[in-house]
Amino acid sequence: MAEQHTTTTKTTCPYCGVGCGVLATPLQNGTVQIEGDETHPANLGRLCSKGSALGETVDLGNRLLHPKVHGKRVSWDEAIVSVARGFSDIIAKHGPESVAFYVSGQVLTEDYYTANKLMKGFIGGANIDTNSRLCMSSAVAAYKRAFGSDTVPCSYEDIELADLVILAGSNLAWCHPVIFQRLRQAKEDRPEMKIVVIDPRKTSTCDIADLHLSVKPGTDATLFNGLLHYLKKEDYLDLEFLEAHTEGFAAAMTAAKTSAGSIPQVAAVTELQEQDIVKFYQLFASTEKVVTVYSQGINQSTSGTDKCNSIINCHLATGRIGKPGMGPFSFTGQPNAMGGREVGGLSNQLAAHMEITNPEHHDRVSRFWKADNLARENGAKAIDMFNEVASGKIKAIWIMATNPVVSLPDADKVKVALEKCELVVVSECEQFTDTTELADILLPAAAWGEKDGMVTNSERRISHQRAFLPLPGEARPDWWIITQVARKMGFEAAFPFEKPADVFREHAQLSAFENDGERDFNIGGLADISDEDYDNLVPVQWPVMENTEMGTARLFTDKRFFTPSGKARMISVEPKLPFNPTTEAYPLVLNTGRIRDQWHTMTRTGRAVRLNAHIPEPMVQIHPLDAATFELVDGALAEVSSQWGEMIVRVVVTDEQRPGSIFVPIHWSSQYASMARVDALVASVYDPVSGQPESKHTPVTIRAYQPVWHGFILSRHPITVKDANYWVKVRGAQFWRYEIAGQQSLDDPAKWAQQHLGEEGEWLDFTDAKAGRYRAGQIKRNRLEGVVFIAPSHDLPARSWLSQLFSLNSLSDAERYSLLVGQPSQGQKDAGQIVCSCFGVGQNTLNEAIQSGHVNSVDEIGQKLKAGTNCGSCVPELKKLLAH
Ligand SMILES: Nc1nc2c(c(=O)[nH]1)N[C@H]1C(S)=C(S)[C@@H](COP(=O)(O)OP(=O)(O)OC[C@H]3O[C@@H](n4cnc5c(=O)[nH]c(N)nc54)[C@H](O)[C@@H]3O)O[C@H]1N2
Ligand SMILES: Nc1nc2c(c(=O)[nH]1)N[C@H]1C(S)=C(S)[C@@H](COP(=O)(O)OP(=O)(O)OC[C@H]3O[C@@H](n4cnc5c(=O)[nH]c(N)nc54)[C@H](O)[C@@H]3O)O[C@H]1N2
Ligand code: SF4
Ligand SMILES: [Mo]
Repeated sequence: MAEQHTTTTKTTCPYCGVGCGVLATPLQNGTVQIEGDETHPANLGRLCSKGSALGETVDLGNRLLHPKVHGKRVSWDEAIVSVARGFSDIIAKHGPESVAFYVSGQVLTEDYYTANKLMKGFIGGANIDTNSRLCMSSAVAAYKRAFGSDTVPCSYEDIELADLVILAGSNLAWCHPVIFQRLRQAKEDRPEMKIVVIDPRKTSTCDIADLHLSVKPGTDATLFNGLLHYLKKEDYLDLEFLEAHTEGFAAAMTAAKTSAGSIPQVAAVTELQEQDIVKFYQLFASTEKVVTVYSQGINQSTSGTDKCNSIINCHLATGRIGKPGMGPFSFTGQPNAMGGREVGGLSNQLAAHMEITNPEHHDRVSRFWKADNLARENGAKAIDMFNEVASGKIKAIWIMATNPVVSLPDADKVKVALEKCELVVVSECEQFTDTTELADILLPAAAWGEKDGMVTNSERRISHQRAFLPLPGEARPDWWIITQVARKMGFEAAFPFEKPADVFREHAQLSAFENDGERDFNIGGLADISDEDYDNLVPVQWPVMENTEMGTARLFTDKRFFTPSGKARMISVEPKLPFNPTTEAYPLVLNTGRIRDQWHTMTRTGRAVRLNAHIPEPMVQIHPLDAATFELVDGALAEVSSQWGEMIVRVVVTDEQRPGSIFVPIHWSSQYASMARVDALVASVYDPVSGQPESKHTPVTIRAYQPVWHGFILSRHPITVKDANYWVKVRGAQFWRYEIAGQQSLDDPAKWAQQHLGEEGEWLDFTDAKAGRYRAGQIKRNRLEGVVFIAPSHDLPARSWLSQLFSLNSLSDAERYSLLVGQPSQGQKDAGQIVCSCFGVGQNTLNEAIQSGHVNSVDEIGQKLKAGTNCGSCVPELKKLLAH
């Protein structure tokens, strides 16, 4: 029977920068029904696997519901006083540079604005930086160098209108899946559209590519410099545009020619085939409507800013900017990374796209905020900020909506720095994270569905993220928490905010304040928005002025840029090698990034059963040649280590990986695995222009990790794993799965199993002590409670069939009989590793249907098995299975 509905709320997805509109309907059984919003221009009703599973992430298990000081529950009043006094005392003794805020592209614009105003305007230091430093600060720096402003010129629509779409350092299929769906559709509608993917790895994004350029890691600037030179040599420049609307052209051309003046030269550096390079260059040269989408494969580099500029240069040289279907399009990662740029959330920005060190801007913002103590110097960028925490220069830090102990490079050093820091305040939704474990003061923040305010997506579209759930426990929105602390620190007059709309109006007013068109960010059209219009705001792209109330799809249509001369700047790019080259001791390049169904440190996606079925364990992808060299086998464990740290992960041997380079996902924290925080290995080197760290290129080595026993436990209830060197925790449907391995043999496996699962119930077990094998099942009232499998090697039965038994209320005789075999006897089914997480369709089911000839295409799979018909995120994998 259909659930009885309460009301449906239009809101936005809290994950990626696509910024999809979501319809959320809380149901009476406590869950939330989620659908795509067909009226939202970003997704027009579509959602990806993560968005579709949002309803499974709103339960309150592990939520932080009350303020705590040193682990003790306190009232909000006490917590606010503790934070305010803690900060004020340290500032009084050591000055405003001794305190810092580390914030996030996952707070709403109103939260972000309030935090920035408190730090820069009233504390009077600029030590507020954000996880966006790790994400798109190179893109920001490059836009500012080229345009004089941090302006993303394009709209999503341009991607569909283009005849050539270049995806550089972007795994769009997994990281911006709804735009990938839109692009796939556009290409189906217009098969003449061409798509080029530039990525060392063959990702799922390559599924729709006409050309995949598997560049040598870190060499993109040479590839684009080579393109710039080719455009000149082959006479494809837009000389009129260059002459009238750009400067720096001659120098940029010379730099391009020197570094990448011939195809063989480019081929030698990038390790691409000459004919592939020519194919790419010819496509670019001969196609007018080109959009280049770029993301972390470009930004996260010690020369990321230069790489972004090498791309922008090619668009400027051909005048392909400010027109439909054209432009250099940096994608933002987080839901409100763009909102953070608007308010000046980075430590080298002021607010509303103004600069701290520009005296005119300084004066203007001082007057607007009535702040006589506005910061005069740029603050510390993320990496330096935590270095200053480590050195003791920064003595108090307030972390909001980010998990730096997992996500910052050299993460073990970050951990030690926070352990030593005098005052660590953490605003979080979750009770237990790697970062909350180090907090002196914990402040419970409202989560998605409970908070209300604006977010801005990759195409500058401001959307209202609305609450549809009550605030649980004593959780409060971030803007409220910051406002209370600001008032307690003595800044009542500047923080009169009673609701998000109050903050938003001030933000909009500042954007228009003394802005005669010299600042791109202007939402003056919303400056006097009423509470009601704020509540009902329909998604709109900035700038939004009184004469452009419907927003602005693209910028630079008038070919005027925000530099003093009004001309765009071509930047001379001299390609640099990654800061840390590989060595004999560390011969492999560690590349890190995302997987389809997890979001960052898994605090939310880790809760959703179906999102943990796709890739359940932390892993390293390695090319067969390297696997042979390092004596690794698929499915076994390996230890990856760098000069900075080490980790243990499962080996996946695949020729989608480039020889010489390995890939490890970023998602696992200490909450989910014993030793899988990849940032413990990553060097904390960064781009000198943007401060963005190099997350894609750390020299490492790898070796087989050989424990004396391997095993897994499936348990209906969460457990704490003991006596194991390696463990991973995975949420399943009505059970928890633990993958385990140990270096010291278990004396009494039966006793060990009962220590974990409890002695009660009926135990079926099998021991072969000599062979080091143990298998057991725990059954209560004929329902499966737990399973333990131990073996001397990783060669254990697949977990899928055993997992499925937890959904049964009672086991059949055949199932009991097969339990210790770990596999169904004939006639019973094992769906296999889940491929389609929306409908739980497994690889065995799919392979069977394909091999029997029942299905021959993705469409037929959809018709017969439903796989791929909801969010479509698994379509590239379905294709792969069909091809095999
Ligand atoms: N599923 C999922 N989606 C997400 C997120 C998530 O956690 N999970 N996070 C969001 C966030 S915050 C962000 S920033 C975005 C990131 O989105 P993306 O940037 O698309 O994702 P990444 O996986 O970090 O890296 C992209 C690709 O860069 C490639 N790469 C590595 N080195 C090089 C190189 O030298 N040159 C080139 N050309 N490519 C290289 C990697 O192989 C990888 O495939 O994703 C957003 N979307
Ligand atoms: N090696 C490597 N490292 C990387 C990257 C990489 O590609 N490789 N990518 C980098 C990038 S691009 C990014 S964006 C970062 C992401 O890294 P993080 O920002 O550290 O990751 P999240 O897990 O998103 O952390 C967000 C935290 O905020 C909490 N939270 C969610 N909503 C709210 C809220 O409204 N208020 C408050 N107060 N808390 C909230 C969540 O529970 C979660 O703990 O990782 C970076 N680190
Ligand atoms: S593409 Fe997926 S994760 Fe990104 S906003 Fe849309 S539904 Fe959310
Ligand atoms: Mo990001």
